[in-house]
Amino acid sequence: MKVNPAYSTKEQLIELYNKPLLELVFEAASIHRQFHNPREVQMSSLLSIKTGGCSEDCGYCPQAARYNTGLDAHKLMSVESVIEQAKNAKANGSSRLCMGAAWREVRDNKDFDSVVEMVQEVNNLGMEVCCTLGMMNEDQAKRLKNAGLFAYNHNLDTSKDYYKDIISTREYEDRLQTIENARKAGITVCSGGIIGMGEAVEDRVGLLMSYMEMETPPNSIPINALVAVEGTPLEDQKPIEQWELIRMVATTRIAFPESIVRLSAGRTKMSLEGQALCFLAGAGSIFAGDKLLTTPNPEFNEDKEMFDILGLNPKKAFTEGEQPTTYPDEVLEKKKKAAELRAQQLDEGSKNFQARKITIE
Ligand code: SAM
Ligand code: DTB
Ligand code: SF4
Repeated sequence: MKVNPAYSTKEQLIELYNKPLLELVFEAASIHRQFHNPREVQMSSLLSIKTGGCSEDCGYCPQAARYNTGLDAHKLMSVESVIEQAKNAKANGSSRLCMGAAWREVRDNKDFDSVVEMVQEVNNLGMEVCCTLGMMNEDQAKRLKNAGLFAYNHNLDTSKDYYKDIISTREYEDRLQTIENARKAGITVCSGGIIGMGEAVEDRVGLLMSYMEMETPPNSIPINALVAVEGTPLEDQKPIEQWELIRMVATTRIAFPESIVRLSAGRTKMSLEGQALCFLAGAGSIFAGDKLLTTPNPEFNEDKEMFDILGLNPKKAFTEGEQPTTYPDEVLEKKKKAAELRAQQLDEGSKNFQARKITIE
């Protein structure tokens, strides 16, 4: 993953961001064509595997327990229902499934064991598996990689400076560390941000600068427009104009020519023409399916129609890297053996019980 050396300072990026819109889109489109197939757009489906009740205070998030957003919280989904949802997403053209949990961080408990099993199962369906589970350490990252995880999503959300105005329960450094842990484990990195939270253009570009300063920038960069949810501190934020989203997509495209730029939350408020300009400006991926994590997204059918009109095709899985191998997980194997032993003992117990019954008769 390389960066564009012509735009590696904050000043250069600000100038780029503020270029006349069509000049900016044209430059982005030219770069996009050098590095990517412009007819292909990845469809990635989101699935909230554990919803709400999160201990963090992210000002934009409807899933933080401390805000009254009327959210229907639920505990971790079963592995079976995740497989069912994954199959449905795949049948509708999605090549990636991103499983999200409203956790501050991953903990080594039975819920994490289930997530490992979900990763194994979805990878076996031939889909790219992505997880977004909050902070994680190196061992947890290795365990997910071993299960077949393709990508880990962990957003920096905004510039280091503006971050403090949005979140107080964790540090920017914590996020950088998790990204590093994923990368070290051999998992591809998905990291991006949100615009429309009251930040300045300097903060949007500041987010990009954080990725510029990394040894390797993210493989995919999601650009979200804030979904202002009632009950969150950002509920009254004025919606951004779609032109701003187009500018952010284009600037990201030019700055990181090899990364996949994902046009993420906010598409329900965009026109088809606005989205078309984003694809022209280098968006190579969308979230597909009628729900993001907890808020609405265009339906599969609407996106199919849009793809037809624009002449776009859904991207196949593993075009940007080989499918990871799923190896047996030590903890799950131990659990499986213990369960088999228990079943065997129960079976023997019931045989003995029947034998005794016969003796009495
Ligand atoms: N809890 C984990 C974490 O924070 O990394 C994973 C789930 S969290 C919901 C994933 C990302 O969704 C956040 O980092 C943020 O960028 C995005 N997000 C959450 N609420 C949003 C909103 N209202 N509008 C736009 N993006 C949002
Ligand atoms: C990302 O950058 N955007 C997605 C995904 N990564 C996890 C999440 C968007 C969430 C929008 C609000 C919601 O639906 O709860
Ligand atoms: Fe929790 Fe993630 Fe929402 Fe922050 S963004 S409140 S960490 S679910």
